[in-house]
Amino acid sequence: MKLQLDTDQLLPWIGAGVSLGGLIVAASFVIPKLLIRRKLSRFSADKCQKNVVILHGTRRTAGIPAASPFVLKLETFIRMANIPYKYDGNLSNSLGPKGKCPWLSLNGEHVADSQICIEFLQKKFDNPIHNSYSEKELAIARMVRISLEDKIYWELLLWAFVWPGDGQIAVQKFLKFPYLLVKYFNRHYTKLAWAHGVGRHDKETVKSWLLKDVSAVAEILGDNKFLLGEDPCVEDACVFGCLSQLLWGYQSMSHHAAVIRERHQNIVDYCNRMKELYYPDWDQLLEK
Ligand SMILES: N[C@@H](CCC(=O)N[C@@H](CS)C(=O)NCC(=O)O)C(=O)O
Repeated sequence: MKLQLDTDQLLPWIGAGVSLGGLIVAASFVIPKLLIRRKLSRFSADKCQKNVVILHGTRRTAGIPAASPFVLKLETFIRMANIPYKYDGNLSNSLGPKGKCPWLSLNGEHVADSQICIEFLQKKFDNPIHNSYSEKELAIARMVRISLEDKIYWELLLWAFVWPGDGQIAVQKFLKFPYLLVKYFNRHYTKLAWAHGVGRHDKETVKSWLLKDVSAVAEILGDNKFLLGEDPCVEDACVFGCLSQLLWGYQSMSHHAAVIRERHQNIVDYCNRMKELYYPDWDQLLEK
């Protein structure tokens, strides 16, 4: 009898708990979708200039126009292809429809992921970067991009956000991130790097990979003016977006960046060449 009474009293509470839980789960799916829809509506075709790309990136920084290699890659491609664009460095717009930065808007279309953006723009603007490299050469360039984005990027990210020490101090100083934000990124990227796999290895192993991986890129670059030779190819955008971070971004403050700069003068020369060619206004773009 007593047990029956308790159960009767509990049932409405259990019902309320289940409904509340359901509501929270539903809201966690619906609210982000509504927020992103609202963000995209700010860049609908009627609110933006026709045929002008809006590149949603990170805010400008003091040493480099974008401290994200992916943002600088996309901006560099847009400049190499001579496509009219506006840079949106508003932090509240940084994360796009796939929850990462960069993304772009053009004539009411919204595209996320630097590589998908580049492929989208290549189609829209009729393959604007011309060269006569062979399929094999272009395949090598593609592999260089994949190494930089899917391996070297993560190795550098561990130094900046995961390992305790000078990386986190550099991020705090260079990007002017408050301590709590650095802590947040530390937790966030520790999880992501673990899922990627690179975060499961010790510091010395990852550092030695980093030096070897960058050396391999330097080897392929050799004395070429651009990645593959005398003419630029699309992948130069990524090579510059990533490697220039070692010269002018927060990554320049790391010990391994100093070693890379010392060992690979060709990377330094390449970055300076790309910078002069595509960013004559570099200094004006920097955060004052
Ligand atoms: N594959 C993506 C990667 C972009 C990416 O990882 N961007 C970083 C900034 S460098 C980001 O948005 N991070 C936020 C996060 O991981 O939550 C691309 O090429 O755009």
